[in-house]
Amino acid sequence: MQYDETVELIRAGFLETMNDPVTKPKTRAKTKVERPRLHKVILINDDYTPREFVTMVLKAEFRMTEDQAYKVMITAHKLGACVVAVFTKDVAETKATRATDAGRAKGYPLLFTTEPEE
Ligand code: TYC
Repeated sequence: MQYDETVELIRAGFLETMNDPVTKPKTRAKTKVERPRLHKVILINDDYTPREFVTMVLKAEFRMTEDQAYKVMITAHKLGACVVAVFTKDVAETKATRATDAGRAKGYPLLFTTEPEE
């Protein structure tokens, strides 16, 4: 049998299968790509960590300017907590841990938590 004939038969069979209501798949492969959910890093107020130190940690760990860091610190101070930024889960958890550990190393109860965004 000629190669071209063989190819033609395979194609015909394939097309027949695709049009056969019994064997034709009823569902389509899911092609949508979803973005990973982002997680918030939240700064929690306490009565002991110096304002200056909180601001310094925000600048160092979250690459904030003095003004940005001061605003986040003072918001947490007044309201009890403040969202610092959002990241992928891994990055949010790593940054929250590093920032919390920076306070602990100085004996401060400074706390950063994470939670998934809606
Ligand atoms: N409340 C602290 C003070 O008066 C400062 C502070 C602000 C501590 C924000 C933690 O997340 C915080 N020294």
